[in-house]
Amino acid sequence: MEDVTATREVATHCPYCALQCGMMLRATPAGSVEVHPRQFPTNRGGLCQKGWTAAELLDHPDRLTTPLVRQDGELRPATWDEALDRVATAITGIQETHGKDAVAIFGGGGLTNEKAYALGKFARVGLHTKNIDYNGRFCMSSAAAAGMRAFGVDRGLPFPLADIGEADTLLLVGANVAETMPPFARYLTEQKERGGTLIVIDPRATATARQASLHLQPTPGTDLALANAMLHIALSEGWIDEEYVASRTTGFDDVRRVVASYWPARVERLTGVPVADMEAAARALATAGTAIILTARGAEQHAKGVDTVTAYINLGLALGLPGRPGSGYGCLTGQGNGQGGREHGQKADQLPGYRKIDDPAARAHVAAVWGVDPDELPGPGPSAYELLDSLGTPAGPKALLVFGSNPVVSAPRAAHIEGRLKSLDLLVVADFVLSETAAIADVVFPTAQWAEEDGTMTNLEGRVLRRHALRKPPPGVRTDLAVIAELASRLGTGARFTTEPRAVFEELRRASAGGAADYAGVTWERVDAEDGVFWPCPSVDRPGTPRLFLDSFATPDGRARFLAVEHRPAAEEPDAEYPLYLTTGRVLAHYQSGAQTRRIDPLRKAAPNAFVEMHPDLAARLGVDSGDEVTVTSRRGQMRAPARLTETIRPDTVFAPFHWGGAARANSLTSDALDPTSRMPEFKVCAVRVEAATT
Ligand SMILES: Nc1nc2c(c(=O)[nH]1)N[C@H]1C(S)=C(S)[C@@H](COP(=O)(O)OP(=O)(O)OC[C@H]3O[C@@H](n4cnc5c(=O)[nH]c(N)nc54)[C@H](O)[C@@H]3O)O[C@H]1N2
Ligand SMILES: Nc1nc2c(c(=O)[nH]1)N[C@H]1C(S)=C(S)[C@@H](COP(=O)(O)OP(=O)(O)OC[C@H]3O[C@@H](n4cnc5c(=O)[nH]c(N)nc54)[C@H](O)[C@@H]3O)O[C@H]1N2
Ligand code: SF4
Ligand SMILES: [Mo]
Repeated sequence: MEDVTATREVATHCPYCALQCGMMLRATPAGSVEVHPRQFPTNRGGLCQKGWTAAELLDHPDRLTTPLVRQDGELRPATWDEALDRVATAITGIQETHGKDAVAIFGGGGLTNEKAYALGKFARVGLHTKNIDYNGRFCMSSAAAAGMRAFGVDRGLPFPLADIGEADTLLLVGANVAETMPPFARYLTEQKERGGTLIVIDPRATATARQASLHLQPTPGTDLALANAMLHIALSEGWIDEEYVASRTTGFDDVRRVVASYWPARVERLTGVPVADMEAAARALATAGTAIILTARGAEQHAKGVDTVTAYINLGLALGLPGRPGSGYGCLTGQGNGQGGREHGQKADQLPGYRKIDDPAARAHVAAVWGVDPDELPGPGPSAYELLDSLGTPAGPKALLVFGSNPVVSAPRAAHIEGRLKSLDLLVVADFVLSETAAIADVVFPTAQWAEEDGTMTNLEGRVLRRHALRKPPPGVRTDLAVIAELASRLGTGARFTTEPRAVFEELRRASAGGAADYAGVTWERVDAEDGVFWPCPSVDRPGTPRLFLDSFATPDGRARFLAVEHRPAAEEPDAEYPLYLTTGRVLAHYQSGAQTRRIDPLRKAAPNAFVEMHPDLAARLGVDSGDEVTVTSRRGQMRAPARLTETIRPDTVFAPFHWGGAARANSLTSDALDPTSRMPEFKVCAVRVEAATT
C-alpha cells in the first residue's frame, strides 16, 4: 500500500521538449502534485511555463480514465476487455483479408525509449507489418539524414550543451530557442557575457533574434544559398582550415566549385540578406577561437531540408569546426525523446540501436534478440506522410494504431490526412486526453502520463535520462506498454512482450549492442548516479561519450564527407493568386498540436488562440487592423484567426503557429512537398493569400 499521508518526492524530467529539464515532483498529502525545478546539467534549475504547469494535466477533468469504443457513430465508455478484444478481432480480420501490411502504426518522439522500442518490435513481430513510422519524421529527420550523410552517425548535439555557453561565435539557423527551449537562453546569456557573438538566421525578428549581435532575415526557404555564400566568402578571404580539410574530410573540391557561383551579390538578391551581413557572419564564424553552428526546424522543415543542413555542415567543415573541442555543428532535436525515439525502431527503415532494417547483419542481430528468424522481419515501410496519405486507399493500410501523436492537427495538408484517417476500417488511439485524432477514432485507450511510469528518455545531447514514476496511474488507466502487451497476447505473441519498463530496457540494451546508438553499457542505476549517460556506451565499465568526432568520424574511412548542394526554390513559391509566403512554428505557451497545453489554464490564458502574424505595411494594404479576423488561403485549404501586427516579420511573409485545430488549423494550409531524402514535409514555406474575413 502507498502511504497516502506522507509527502512523496521523485527526481524526474519534464514531459515536453528535448531539453528534458530536471524537475522534482512532489505528491502532497492533500493529493495534489507539485512541480519544483531541480539542478540538472541541462536546465541548471530553470523551467519554462510549460514545465511548471505540467502536473495540471494529471488530474484534469479532461483526463480519459476508461476505454472508449465507437458505437452508432458515437464514442461510448467500454471495459478494457471489450476494447482490446474489439481491436484484436478487427486486426485479425483485416490482416486475413488484406495481408499483414494492412495494419499500420504511427508513433511519437515523446514516447520513452522503452515504449518506442516496444512499438517497433510490436510492428515487426506482433503484427508482422512493415508499416510503422512516427512524428519524428516531421521533426528532425532532415538534420538526421544530413548528419548521417556527412558524419556517418546522427546524434542531435555531438557535444554537451555546456559547450554552447562557451563558444566565441554561435550561429542559430531557424531556431527560436527563447520560445522553444527557454532555459536554453542561459547558455546564450553566458555566451554573451563572455564576449561571444550570437548570429541568428530567421525571417522573423523573434525573441531569440532580438538577443543576437547579428540577425539575418532571409526569405523563407533560402538558407541553403546563404550558407553557400558564407562559404564563398570564406574561400575568397582565405579562411578555410586547409589542414583540417585535407586530413579529416573528403569531397571539398566539388563544394569549392559549386559555391564559386554563390557570389554574395547574387545571394543578396535570392535571400534579401545584405552582403555586408553575410560577410560579418562569415567573419565571426571563421575568425573565432571556437564556433558552433546549430540548425532547427526553420532550416530543416523544407523540401530541401537535408541539403540545407548539408550546406551548413559544409561551412562548418571548411572552417574545421566538427570534432574540434568547443566547436562543432549540431541540430536542436525537438521532442522530449526525439533523439531516443529515432534510435530504437519506430522509424520505418530502422531497427534498435540505429540499425538499418535492410542490413542483413542488423536483421540477424535483432532477430536473435527477439527470438525470431531474420526472414520473418518485414522490410522498410513508407515514411510518415506517405503512410498517412496511403491510409484507406486500395493498396494502403486499413487500420492504424496511434501512440503519442495528434496528426489531425500536426500533419501537413491536414484536411486531406484527416479524410484518410476517417476512411480507415479501424483507427485506434492511445492517449490520455481526447485529442482531435482520438475524437475520430474507433477505439481509444486511456494511457498513463509521465508522472505515472518509469522509463528512460534521450535528450537533445544524446544523454540518456531516467524518468521516475511518482504515483500509479489512476484507476481505469493503463500504460502504453500494457496496451501493447495485451494486444500482442490477443494476437498470439504475448510471450514476447512485457509490461515492465525495466525489462524492456534490459532487452533494448542487448538489441542496441554493437549498433551506432549503443546502449549496452547504460543501466538505470548509472543514469541516476551520473546525471545521465551519453551514447554510445558499449559496456558498463566504460564511460559514455559526451563528445563525438574528436579523433574520427563514424564513416568507413573516418573522414567527414562534404557534399556539394545547390539552392532551389521552395516547392511552392508565391504567385499572382497566392502572393505571400506562409511560415509556421511555435509559441512559448503551447506544445505541438496543443492537445496537452490547450487544456492547462495558465497556458491557455497566456496564449488563448491562434493568430496570423503580419507586417503593418501588409496589413495596411489588406485593410486589416490589429485583432481583425483574417482568412488565409492556400491551394490546400483555409484557416481563420485574428491578425497580429508586428514590424518584426518580413512584409512578404505571414506566420501562424500550428498549435490549434478546427478553423484555426495552420496545417489546413501547409503543403505536402517532401524532401527527397528525409521525406520531411515542407512545413516552413508555402504560398498563401490573406484577406479580411467577411463574416
Ligand atoms: N513552446 C514550445 N516549445 C517547443 C515545442 C512546442 O511545440 N512549443 N516543440 C518542441 C519541438 S518538437 C521542436 S521540433 C522544437 C522546434 O524548435 P524551433 O525550431 O526553434 O521552432 P519553430 O518555431 O518551429 O521554428 C523556429 C523558427 O524558424 C523560423 N523560420 C521559418 N521559416 C524559416 C526559414 O525558411 N529559414 C529560417 N532560417 N528560419 C525559418 C520561424 O520564424 C521560427 O522562429 O521546439 C520544441 N520546443
Ligand atoms: N505547420 C507545422 N506543423 C508541424 C510543425 C511545424 O513546425 N509547423 N512541427 C512538426 C513537428 S517538429 C512535430 S514534432 C509534430 C508534433 O505533432 P504531434 O505528433 O501531433 O505531437 P503532440 O502534439 O506532442 O502529440 C502527442 C499526442 O500524444 C499524446 N501523448 C503524449 N505523450 C504520450 C505518451 O507517452 N503515450 C501516449 N499514448 N500518448 C501520449 C498527447 O496527449 C498528444 O495528444 O508536429 C509537426 N507539425
Ligand atoms: S524547456 Fe522544455 S523541458 Fe524545459 S520545462 Fe520547458 S518544455 Fe519542459
Ligand atoms: Mo518536433
